[in-house]
Amino acid sequence: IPTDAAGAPGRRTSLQEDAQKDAPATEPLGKGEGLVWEEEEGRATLILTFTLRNARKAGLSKTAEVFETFEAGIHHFETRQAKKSKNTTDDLEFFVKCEVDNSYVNLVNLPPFVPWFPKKIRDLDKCHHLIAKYEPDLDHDHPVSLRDPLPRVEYTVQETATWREVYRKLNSLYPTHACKQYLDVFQQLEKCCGYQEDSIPQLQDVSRFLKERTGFQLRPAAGLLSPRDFLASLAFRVFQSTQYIRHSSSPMHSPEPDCCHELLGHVPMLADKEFAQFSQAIGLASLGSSDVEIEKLAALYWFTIEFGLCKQNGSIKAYGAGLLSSYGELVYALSNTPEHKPFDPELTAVHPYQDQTFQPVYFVAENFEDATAKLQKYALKIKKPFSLHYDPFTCSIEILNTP
Ligand code: NLE
Ligand code: FE
Repeated sequence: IPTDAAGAPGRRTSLQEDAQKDAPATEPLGKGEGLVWEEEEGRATLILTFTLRNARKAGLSKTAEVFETFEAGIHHFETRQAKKSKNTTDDLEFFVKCEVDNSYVNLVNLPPFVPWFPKKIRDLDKCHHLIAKYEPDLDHDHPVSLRDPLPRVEYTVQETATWREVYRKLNSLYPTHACKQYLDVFQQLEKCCGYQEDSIPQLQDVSRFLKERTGFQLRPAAGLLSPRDFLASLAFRVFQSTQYIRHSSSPMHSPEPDCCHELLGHVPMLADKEFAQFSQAIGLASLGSSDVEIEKLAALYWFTIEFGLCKQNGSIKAYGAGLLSSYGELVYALSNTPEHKPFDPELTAVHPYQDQTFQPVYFVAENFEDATAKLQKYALKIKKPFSLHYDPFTCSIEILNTP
């Protein structure tokens, strides 16, 4: 598909991925079919496919005129010779993505477009799209599968020294700054999962530990994943982790995830039952959601799982992984400098965030149970033509059609 819709490197739209996953890119959805891709602020983005008879000579300009009449903004316009009409070569198939005023859509009453999403845990093998690559060692052409064992990594002396410094410094802060769920699990990790300052724990061992606690498992990711793919994996209690370590020049804060962040930030929290449920709830909410909704869920993820604070015995503690893996930001987040706001999904989801330096604002949850209940209430408002249910026995999604 030769337009911006397909070529955008950051995958701002999912048009291409969907075309790729479910059908060849140029396969039309059917004759004269239409779907609503997204609806916002009085505008609707539509995906239309139709066949025009004898259109090869004169039809193109006439078709374009129709879109002009409707004052449509064209995002993508593709034609090809109709495949199924063997008798004539003059029939053209059209595949159009365009944006029109909502009032037109109501007339036509089109069904919504649902982006592809994984239904079985095996489908996560297709959820590895990166928005930035950091891992030089992983082979991008042959992405890993959940069935592959997690590779064991031999870290250099220099890398282990970085780990030691990060581990030591953070450990001195945890008793006063980390939430109690974190502290409980951290003790267990030291006792039975090789957490110590002299060696970097292996993802394979840590994944086994998590699986026994909450059913979460780790899989290696080659860098920063697209929010859609990353969130989808949470729905299946799969956490995609980096395996390389931050540069030794900035042990106390790294803008990108690395294994210090995964092992010291995420892993202890993912071993807590209530937190695991909260994480999965964000994942489930993301399945089949539009790009706009994914963006909001990514902000919710950011302000909770990455940078969340919570109330505990009258004081405020950190549970966000981005804080628990950064000495610098952990001190700062619990100081009087940044703003603390109560966690409220509606507001948190649209709050701008900072991914290069410390956050100017943090959201404080009452507790995980309350945060999960609020999140689930929020998720119910995301418009989808069906509802979902996760079956833990088969690790797959059941789709329940609501009338
Ligand atoms: N700032 C965190 C750290 O230094 O470990 C990483 C955040 C990744 C989103
Ligand atoms: Fe993270």
